[in-house]
Amino acid sequence: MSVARRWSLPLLLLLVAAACKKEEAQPVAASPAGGGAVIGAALSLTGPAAVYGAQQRAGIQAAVEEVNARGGAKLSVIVEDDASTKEQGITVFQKFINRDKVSAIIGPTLSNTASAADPLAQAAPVLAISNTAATGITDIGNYIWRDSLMEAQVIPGAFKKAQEKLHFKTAGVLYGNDDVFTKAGYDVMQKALQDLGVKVLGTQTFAKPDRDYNAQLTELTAAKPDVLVVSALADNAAAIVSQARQRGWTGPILGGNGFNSPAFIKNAGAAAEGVMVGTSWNSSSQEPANQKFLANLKKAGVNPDQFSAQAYTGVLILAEAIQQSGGKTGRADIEAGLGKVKDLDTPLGKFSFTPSRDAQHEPSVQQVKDGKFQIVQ
Ligand code: 1QQ
Repeated sequence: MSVARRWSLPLLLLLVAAACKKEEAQPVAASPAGGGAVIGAALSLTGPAAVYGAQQRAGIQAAVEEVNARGGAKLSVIVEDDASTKEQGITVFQKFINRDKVSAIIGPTLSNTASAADPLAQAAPVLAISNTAATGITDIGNYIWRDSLMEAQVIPGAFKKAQEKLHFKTAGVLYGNDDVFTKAGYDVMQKALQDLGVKVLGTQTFAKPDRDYNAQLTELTAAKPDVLVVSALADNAAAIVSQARQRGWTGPILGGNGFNSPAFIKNAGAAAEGVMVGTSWNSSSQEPANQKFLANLKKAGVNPDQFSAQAYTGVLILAEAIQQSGGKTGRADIEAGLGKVKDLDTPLGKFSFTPSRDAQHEPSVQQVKDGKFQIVQ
């Protein structure tokens, strides 16, 4: 018997009416006391990406203070730990969307987590502040935006500059194969090396929980490449670089975005010296927006990095989107406002989105010298 024949017409009408009512009862964004927007920030405060999350939280807090102090759009932020996992990322997104009824979401920290949580985002706009994988982020839907440059926008130029300085012709490559970002970064690195005419003499993999990379490093260095190329999150990166130096590797090392954390330098110690990496933040920029960011983070007692700069920029972008939508803080208003953000002064430089809602600004290259990242000219 068909469903329609089993149910009487009045009952069906009642069900249709109830469904429509449910549609009307969609959560609307909550407002902080005195008006404004509540933003949810899903950050990795624990787990393998915790070193990035701590910086991101500091950047967000400093920017919210900055924005609220200058009047106009008032913002408040709820920070939740995505635990560097897909599962917790989904839980946090659900909380933000259904319980906190946020106007927009910032995060999550890792592309790996974003690839699982972002499909929920059509309910509220998401601004990614550190996802660098080319696919599985903004291509999910029109509610997803990012202010973080993709590896594909940073690595080719960084490797070119590195080759001009270091004249390498062969490489050994090591990458994490259990993470969306480290794998995507590897794909970009491989293509960049190929485009530069660099011959890859060996490729090895590891997984995030691994702590001993001696087997992979033995294989890679036995082939005597001119350079070691590594795609890893900061914790793994520090251990890999330390073990490579302990094994007697004195050649250059090129990293990907995961290296862009002072925690990498702290944990690798002297082994980090000379490591080169492309970055989306020019820490030495004298532009007023960057100088203000540096001063604000200093006031908060935080030694800033690319991740706090991108997070701080994320809040400036959302404030601008609200301004562009006439001060309205509904989810659709912010989504529309994001489309109007253009040439915004931020610590990352003049910021605009590409037509596919990705970031567009100049990248830089940095190198560890005397225990600090220094911009390579
Ligand atoms: C990503 C990354 C990480 C290194 C940032 C936290 O770039 O997961 O996309």
